[in-house]
Amino acid sequence: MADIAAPTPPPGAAADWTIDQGWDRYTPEEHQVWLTLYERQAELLRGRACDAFLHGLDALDLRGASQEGGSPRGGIPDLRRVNPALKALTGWTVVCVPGLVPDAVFFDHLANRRFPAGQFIRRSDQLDYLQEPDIFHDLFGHVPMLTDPVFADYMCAYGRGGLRAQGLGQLHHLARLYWYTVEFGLLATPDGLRIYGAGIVSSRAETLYSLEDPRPHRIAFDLERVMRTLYKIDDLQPAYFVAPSLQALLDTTLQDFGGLYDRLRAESDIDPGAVTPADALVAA
Ligand code: HBI
Ligand code: FE
Repeated sequence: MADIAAPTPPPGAAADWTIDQGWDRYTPEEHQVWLTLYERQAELLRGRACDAFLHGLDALDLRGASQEGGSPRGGIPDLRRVNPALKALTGWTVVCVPGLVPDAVFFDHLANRRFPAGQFIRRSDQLDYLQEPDIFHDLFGHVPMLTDPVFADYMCAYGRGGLRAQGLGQLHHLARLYWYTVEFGLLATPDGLRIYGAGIVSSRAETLYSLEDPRPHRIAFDLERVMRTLYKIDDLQPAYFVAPSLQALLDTTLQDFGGLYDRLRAESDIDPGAVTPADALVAA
């Protein structure tokens, strides 16, 4: 008996919701959108993104300049070229999907070291923001960090945790952990705060705001605090959580989430812009 709750993939997609990238079908205009976004962000992120991100950007040549059939100036990277390099580094590969996929599908991909990336790219009149993750948000924003062995393990552990959380009805708590680390995380380094969250590195405005604007709170990462904190998806973040290291992130996944979920059931949610007496605030 098929699970009637499981949504079926859209036409043309495989059972795991993946589709072919169809790199040869991208138009020159679409390649130009990638190049415009890439050049703007890569320049801005030097000195602002963490070393793991910048190394990953270069290691995978995500400007896309060195691919046959592409423009020497660069363009949307061909996953047939990116994936062997990424797999050799941390065992991850990128698969294309038509857009947001059901949680269970998403977590299963992550648990198996497959990152689901949108196949489409935004239009040139949407450079600054779009609701649904496109290939620039996913491939430029998320994938460079997957070249770091510690973060790669964290993302895989997150996927496994997501599958468990779903079975326990705790997905909403785990989604907050993803939001405040993978999407909007900041990292403390000897040179100051650096960005590792994909939602920040793929946005010019948030790259500057997250590190330099006095308005957002910057709170020392605490797993239970993060999992109690609500988030808004359509505005600059009122608060960021600062991880002491990528290893510290990975170490949090090794704890007993059952006990944590029991505690969270008894605790109230915290508004995105609130600060609590237990918070350790971090200077920008
Ligand atoms: N699907 N393609 C895609 N990308 C995501 O980031 C994504 C998703 N489905 C579900 C999902 N994220 C969230 O449930 C997780 O962030 C928790
Ligand atoms: Fe994302």
